[in-house]
Amino acid sequence: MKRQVVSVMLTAAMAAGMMAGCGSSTAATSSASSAAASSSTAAASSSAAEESSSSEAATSSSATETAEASSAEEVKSSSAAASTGKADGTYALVPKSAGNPFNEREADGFTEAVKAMGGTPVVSYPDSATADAQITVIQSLISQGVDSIAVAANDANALSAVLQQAKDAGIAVCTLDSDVAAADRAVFCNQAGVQEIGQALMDAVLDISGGEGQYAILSATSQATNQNAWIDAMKQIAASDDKYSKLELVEVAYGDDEPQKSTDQTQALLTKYPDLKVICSPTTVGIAAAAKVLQDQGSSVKLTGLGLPSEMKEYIGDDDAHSCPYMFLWNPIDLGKLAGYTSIALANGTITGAEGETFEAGDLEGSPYTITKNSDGATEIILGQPFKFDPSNIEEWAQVY
Ligand code: RAM
Repeated sequence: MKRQVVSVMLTAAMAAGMMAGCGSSTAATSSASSAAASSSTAAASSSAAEESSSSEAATSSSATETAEASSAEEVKSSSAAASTGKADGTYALVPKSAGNPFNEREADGFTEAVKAMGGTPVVSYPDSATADAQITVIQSLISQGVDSIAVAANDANALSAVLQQAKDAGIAVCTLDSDVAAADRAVFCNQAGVQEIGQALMDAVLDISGGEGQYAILSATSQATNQNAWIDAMKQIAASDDKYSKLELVEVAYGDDEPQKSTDQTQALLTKYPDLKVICSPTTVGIAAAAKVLQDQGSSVKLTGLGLPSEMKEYIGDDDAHSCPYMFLWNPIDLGKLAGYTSIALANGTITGAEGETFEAGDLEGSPYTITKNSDGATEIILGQPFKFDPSNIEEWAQVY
């Protein structure tokens, strides 16, 4: 994606009176799906380059469409309203924690989608990235009588009782970003397939390490469903093919999605493992903290994982002066939007969360979405594919989210 295209996109978004990041989310998703194949061939820079030019074409046309006028948005919204149903209620989002820019982008998207449909959004941040703090917030939302709750869960099982209580009170429940047990929610809004994310990360470790040596994982909290699923997928992938056999995972450390703890954990890894080659951090908070530690120290240890382009711009580069050659993510604004449209469709009974159901999701590029089953038999809606950020595109994407 050319810088010029981003400026057109941002100008158009501003002209439409929208926030820059939200306004450009159509283009962002479009690029992400065009680049789908590049996630599994992250190391193959020539094929990634070809795909990135096709992603430019897709982005360029989306940007032009966005530039045309807000009337296009209106048409899309009204057709979504027809099939998703009327949104005259109150729809709540419970992110994992406050103060995390990823969660804030997610909340921006949720708020925008609910408002576009005529509903009232409520974003209730827990005091900390724990299940207990989320239980307190969810209990309060139940007392307020909201129509739906979308939660990015800090624990796969600990929210079970409170979510059942919400369901008993007639509140529609879904998850996004980080799931709970299937019985405790109608459906999971999943940013990208667990397997695809695990594969992209494992291949990045293989590539960046040169095929052998020690690597560590710097995760979020030890109970986070999403990070644990991605780490399990990485381990399974590593065990399933000989090409990973010379890699040694020395430790999974937890920075609890807190910048200071993530910084301390990175320093501890460097001290404990002098031969460490790569740190993989599947959390935007962890990767940003680790990137700073490694770069400030001029460490030879390299970094990859899942990061927000706006936070990682100064650390992405191919040379010794940069700590992270490349990383992955998806559009957090679009993930929030998907949860907003899903919440409304569930509250209206347009969908129940069963496999095969299809529903409109406003201006999201992948709309209409179809509910599918994951390998555990639980239902989910996949937003798209993990998208690779490297020196060729980081500047541009840093302006978007
Ligand atoms: C952090 C959070 C979030 C995760 C991203 C990649 O912001 O842990 O749940 O999806 O990283």
